[in-house]
Amino acid sequence: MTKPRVLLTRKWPEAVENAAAELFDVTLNPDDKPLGRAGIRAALENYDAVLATVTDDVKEGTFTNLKPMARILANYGVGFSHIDIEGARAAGITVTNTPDVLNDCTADLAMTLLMMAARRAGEGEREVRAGKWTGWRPTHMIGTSVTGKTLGIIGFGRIGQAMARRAHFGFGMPILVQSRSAVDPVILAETGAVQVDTLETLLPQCDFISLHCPGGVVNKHLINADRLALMRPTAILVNTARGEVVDEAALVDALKTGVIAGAGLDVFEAEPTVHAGLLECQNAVLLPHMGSSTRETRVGMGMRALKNIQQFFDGIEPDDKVN
Ligand code: 8YV
Repeated sequence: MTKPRVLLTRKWPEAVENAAAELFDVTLNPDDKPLGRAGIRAALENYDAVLATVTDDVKEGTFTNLKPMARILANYGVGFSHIDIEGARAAGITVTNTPDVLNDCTADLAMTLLMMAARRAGEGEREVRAGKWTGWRPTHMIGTSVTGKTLGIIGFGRIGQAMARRAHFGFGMPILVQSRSAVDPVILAETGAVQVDTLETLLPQCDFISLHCPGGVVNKHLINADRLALMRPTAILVNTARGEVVDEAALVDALKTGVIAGAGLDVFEAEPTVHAGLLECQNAVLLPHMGSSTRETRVGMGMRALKNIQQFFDGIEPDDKVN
């Protein structure tokens, strides 16, 4: 039997590329250049499976007048707001993602951002590297304490829950959560969290806010100027979810005028472009979408994506089918 023809749109960790080559007739992307919309359409028309990432534009219009050969689009990543899920379904293409394997890693990075913003770690590092550190003094680089402060979590899926555990059990933080659906009381008890109904109730009560909801149209600019104004002037916003969830222009304004005290961001509205105003904000910690970037997790994500296409070609519904 001939092996399915599979395309990896980006360079993957070597262990996963090797595993893919054992299982399938694989085409790699050793140059690691994003394919662009036309390249993705061509891939969907010429391969049995396309293994995509967040840098692939598979949004509305991708499937219009497409004659797909691919029957599965396996995303390397949990978030899939870069994929037109309905369009894929209408074109007869199954879409899968890679949940679970990146929960801890992403929550670790959210905690890193929270700590860095609270303790001004980015500013301090920049000062040392610039040769501007003049020595210890009682009033130097004063940040804000984290232990015992209240954390608000928006979106309470697996990553939000992992964040709650770290903050509550590691840092003694009371946790408030806001989520579209009612969270199981057992999960709330396990994570030391209390659910509130609305963002308007949540935001004024928190010292830190961490975003863990999906991106896409439904949550575009969920955090806008009005909602930033509801946060405490001492509060810090952390985003490891998706850039579009925050109105970046409004955030720049809030950071510059003291509406909120700081931000820790791993995701941006127009990646890899970062709003010029954010670059000017010393009170913003900016990371280049690193939430899942550990050796273990990136291999885990790849293996999970391979398992999904293996199940699909074996005639089994993939574990992580999202449409
Ligand atoms: C991934 C992420 O690395 O999984 C996600 O949703 O945001 C990242 O951690 C990225 O999506 C790769 O496609």
